[in-house]
Amino acid sequence: MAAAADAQSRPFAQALKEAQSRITAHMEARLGGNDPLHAAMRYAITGGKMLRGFLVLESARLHGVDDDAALEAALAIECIHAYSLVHDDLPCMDDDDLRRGQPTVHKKWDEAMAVLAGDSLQTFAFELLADPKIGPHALVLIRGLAQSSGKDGMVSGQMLDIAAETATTPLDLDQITRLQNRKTGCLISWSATAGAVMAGADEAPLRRYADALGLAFQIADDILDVEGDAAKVGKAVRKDADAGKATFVSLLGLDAAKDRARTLMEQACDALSPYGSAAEALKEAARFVISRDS
Ligand code: GRG
Repeated sequence: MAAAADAQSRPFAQALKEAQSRITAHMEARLGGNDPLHAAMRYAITGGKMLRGFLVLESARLHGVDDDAALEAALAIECIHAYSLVHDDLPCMDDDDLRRGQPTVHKKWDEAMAVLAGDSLQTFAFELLADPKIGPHALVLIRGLAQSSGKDGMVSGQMLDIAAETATTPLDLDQITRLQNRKTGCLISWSATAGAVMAGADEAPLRRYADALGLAFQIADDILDVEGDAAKVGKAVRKDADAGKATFVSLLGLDAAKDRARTLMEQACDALSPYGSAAEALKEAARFVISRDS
């Protein structure tokens, strides 16, 4: 199996904290510049959980991928994620003033800066992945990120979400699952499989893990929208419920949604069995995703 022989298990909290500080330090090194555009880009990346970057670093560690290459890919996915949030917060999309407890980019600067910061975060992600240190599988990684984030991935999920707001009938469970797989699941899947891709290894176990994790993440997000505390979540809650949007909670009910998230978490953990105890931090990440309060 693909797990590197020397990969050791580490507790999730420690691994996540380490990932956050390494990705932040890498961002500061790779994204210098004193002009407002660079400042807005750094601001957009900062303050999140960096779960996607963590998934990249852990999957890279499991496959013995070089640290410098892994960090480049981890920063790249955080750039794409940050761009999506900056654009999602714009008045023409979800129109949010707060993100991670701070003013959104268009509130702190203006709308033009938010559009431009999002645009350049996206292109910067691909610049990072085109760095020679990514190695011989760079093109697979780049094509995968373009597919996961673009017209058949995250952007199409966002488009389906916007279309659902004006649809005459609410979406059903299959439609919501398809929408969320695209909007959130594709980037999570790219992140969790990035290490295997960079190593040229079998990505199937991590893809199974990510498919379950991505859906569990989204169900947890819908539960947070109903039960969450805005101060902890760092953004407005109950927006979906107030807008009458179909969500996993509205379709399944709160208890069944929690049961489904738990089952998916167990499926995600089971998918990692080929890696043995070396994948403990990824298993803990799945447990965290369904119990998080932000
Ligand atoms: C604008 C092209 C475009 C896409 C936007 C991802 C997305 C598509 C919109 C975000 C809206 C949203 C709240 C989606 C739910 C799942 C999600 C991505 C939550 C935020 O991710 P976390 O919890 O955030 O990982 P942090 O702040 O920790 O980075």
